[in-house]
Amino acid sequence: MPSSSTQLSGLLRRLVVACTAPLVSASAFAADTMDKAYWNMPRGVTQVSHDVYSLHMLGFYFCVVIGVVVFGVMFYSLFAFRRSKHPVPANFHESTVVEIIWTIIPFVILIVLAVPAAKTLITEYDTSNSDLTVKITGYQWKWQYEYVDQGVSFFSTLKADANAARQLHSGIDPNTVPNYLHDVDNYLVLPVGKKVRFLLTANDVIHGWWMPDLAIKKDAIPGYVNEMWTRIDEPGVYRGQCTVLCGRDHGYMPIVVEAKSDADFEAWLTSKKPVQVASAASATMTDAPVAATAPAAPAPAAPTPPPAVSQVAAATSVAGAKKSKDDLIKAGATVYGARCVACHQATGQGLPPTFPSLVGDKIVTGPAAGHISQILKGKNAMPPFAPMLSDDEIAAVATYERNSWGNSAGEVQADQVAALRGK
Ligand code: HEC
Ligand SMILES: [Cu+2]
Repeated sequence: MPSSSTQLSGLLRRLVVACTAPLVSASAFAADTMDKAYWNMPRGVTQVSHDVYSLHMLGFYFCVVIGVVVFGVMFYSLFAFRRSKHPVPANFHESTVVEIIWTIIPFVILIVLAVPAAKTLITEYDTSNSDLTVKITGYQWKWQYEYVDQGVSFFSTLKADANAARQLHSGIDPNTVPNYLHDVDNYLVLPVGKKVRFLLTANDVIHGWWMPDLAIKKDAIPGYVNEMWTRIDEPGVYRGQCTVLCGRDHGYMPIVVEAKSDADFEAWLTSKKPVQVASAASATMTDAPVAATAPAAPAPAAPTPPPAVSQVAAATSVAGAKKSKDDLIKAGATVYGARCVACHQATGQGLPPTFPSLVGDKIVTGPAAGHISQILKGKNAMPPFAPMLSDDEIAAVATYERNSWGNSAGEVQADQVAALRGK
């Protein structure tokens, strides 16, 4: 009978893991099940998360002691005063001393729990004196992060490999995808040791932003701004999820925070800024011939710009350069797979009548301007992609659509998109 008993223990173990897995933080999944952290809530990496963890342990230990005492008395009484030993029951009630004791002890326990709990709660709600403000907006089904004072803003969506694997009949084994459903394309990068205030809202339905290792979790509600904050102690990558059932892809909008040292954070922030700086730089570049003809323009100014500017100029000349059709189609396939495939389908045939086929479609094979505008502004059930995709991405996905599924309608370059953006 050894096989059936191992089977049983295997089954039990799987059952326990299945029941507890959703309760355990994402980061604990990787840990061995023998690791203590697997069974408990995470200690986290902030002072608040440590406080929350201590509160949880304090409450837990009180429960253990009360459980042992109550069940101890009960089982002892059942055994020691069983009928065969004590056929005639003792008859006593109304002991004032006992009644006072069992009123006072729970009262004291509640106070002991309430004092640190209230302290932690007050700390949690104090968003004053922050060093950095990040606005978080929930969308079906992604997150947008805006570094309010730095003018940096981007979307964070499920990593493409997981998105591919999760499709019905994808043929991809999710076990081969690292951090399956717990990874995103763009991490929310934060500096270590700084107080970061979050402004939390949503664009469509209610979402919830939950990051177990930071012990923060709040609803993101359309038309309403919630506040929360964190100060991360240790650099690292932390994973969380949307916690309010927000529609079909609720399970596919994970959250990833990467905490970096101050210097690394600043470098990252600068690298995220080129969109704005680049457009300013490209404006100067367009002006350059005019400036050159002006006699006042000092000729050597251009060749000796400060290093930062020359970097930006270099980045711009790469970004602003015409891309080959093949490169556009290749990049476009990725964008299409991430952003358009749900409605227009991999075959481009859509799901008529609501989601039109793009095969031989008037707009897709017509003038580029109409095609670009449709993507920028959306129409009816199609959301506007202007805030979500860069000029390069829109140029790529338009080119992809214009040259897939038998379509053959030329390419679209990023400057064409830039010209139409905001019109
Ligand atoms: C949420 C579903 C949805 C998503 C996602 C979506 N679309 Fe659409 N798309 C639509 C709908 C609905 C229409 C038809 C709009 C109308 O005319 O009422 C449409 C129409 C279009 C059209 C014009 C076709 C025509 O003849 O009307 C183009 C081009 C297009 N989409 C491109 C894209 C691109 C590129 C993406 C990804 C960046 C995308 N769509 C993502 C729903 C979607
Ligand atoms: Cu959500």
